[in-house]
Amino acid sequence: MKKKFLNLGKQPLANSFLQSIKKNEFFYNLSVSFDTKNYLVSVTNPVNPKKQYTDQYAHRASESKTMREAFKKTAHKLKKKFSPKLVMEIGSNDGVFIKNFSKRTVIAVEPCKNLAALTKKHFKTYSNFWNKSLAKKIFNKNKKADLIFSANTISHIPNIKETLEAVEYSLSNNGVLVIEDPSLQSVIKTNSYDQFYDEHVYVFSALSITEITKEYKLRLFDAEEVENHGGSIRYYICKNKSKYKITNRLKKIIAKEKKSGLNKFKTFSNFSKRVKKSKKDLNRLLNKLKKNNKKIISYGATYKSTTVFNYCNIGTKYFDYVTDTTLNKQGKFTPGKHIPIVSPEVGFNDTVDYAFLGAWNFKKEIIKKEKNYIKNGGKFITHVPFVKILKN
Ligand code: JHZ
Repeated sequence: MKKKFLNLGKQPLANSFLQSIKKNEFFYNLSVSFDTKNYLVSVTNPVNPKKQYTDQYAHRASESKTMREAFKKTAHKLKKKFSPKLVMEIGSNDGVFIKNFSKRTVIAVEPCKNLAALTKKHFKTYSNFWNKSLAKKIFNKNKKADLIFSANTISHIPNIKETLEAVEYSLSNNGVLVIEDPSLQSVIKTNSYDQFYDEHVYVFSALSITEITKEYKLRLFDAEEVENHGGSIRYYICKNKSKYKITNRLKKIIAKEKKSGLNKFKTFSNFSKRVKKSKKDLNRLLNKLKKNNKKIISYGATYKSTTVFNYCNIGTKYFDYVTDTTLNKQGKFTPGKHIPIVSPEVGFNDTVDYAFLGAWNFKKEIIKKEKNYIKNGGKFITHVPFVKILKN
């Protein structure tokens, strides 16, 4: 049974960066539920993916050094571990992962046409949604994938049943599905409620992945915690009859999740109370700084920030603008709250007193890069794990 625990109010699509401020922007109600049967945490009423994954998709996975390096490391690790002859990535974005494979061995699936165009020249790319009919188009009895990789994508597809059935069809007998998504444990621990937005239909745990894979002739046999995106889990899933045995590190993660109460509704209702407090605290801090005539900006026009800005009802009253390195976000306005987005070259300088870390998941990389800003007295604000000004 699905039980609602969090209401994040009226939200625009996190990807809907606006060319100009328009009146009829699309909004939906963002609430999050916990399923007491399979421990799955999900957006209560998901948005139609056709509205989300368009030819205007903004996010570029290779925009941070941290992620470029992380994907390279993961690709090499998986090659060594499984020696796959045929690899497929679901949600290949700008090719940051597949570029570590040879052209002959990898297939990309990417529904956003503008992103698929980036990999099409060098890699076999299907610009389609992942589903059973696409699986049947790509694979047959004699052609199966030894490795299917998908980072920050499976959690985005509402129809989990069809997704996993299509995976089961496409894998070779000992083939492995490796998925990586933000972990529920980290979200709860760090109060990062901004991991909930329209695209993050699910925030998985090893507990929920164990339950849902069971239903579709698959099983979770291994998992590892990784630092990516503020704390993620990489799950290793195989066919029911495959050779893999359940690992000790998976058992440990499951034990830890049970200890944190990720199988109990109470954990989530408590989280919801902390989220309300975070909203109050952030408003209070920004208000105080603004009263003291401080210049505040936001660093990184993240999708996560869409949730924060719209839930906390904060916009140009506090922020002069948002800086972002992504070319196709610059010159636009943030979804819902319409804060202008500029390049760091234009907007990140000594006139800024405080920068809210929209991209808090890259805190280490950003602090290292922005040494001069800090040296000159600039400060960062974060809301993760609680609202504070960072001590430099
Ligand atoms: P970042 C997106 O979410 C959307 P977002 C998606 N749904 C998802 O799941 C995750 O990615 C994986 C900029 N930046 O990665 C670049 C700087 O400006 O946290 C990006 O626009 N300067 C697919 O948007 C943004 O910040 C910097 O120094 O929440 C980071 O976005 C760095 C490091 C980044 O994901």
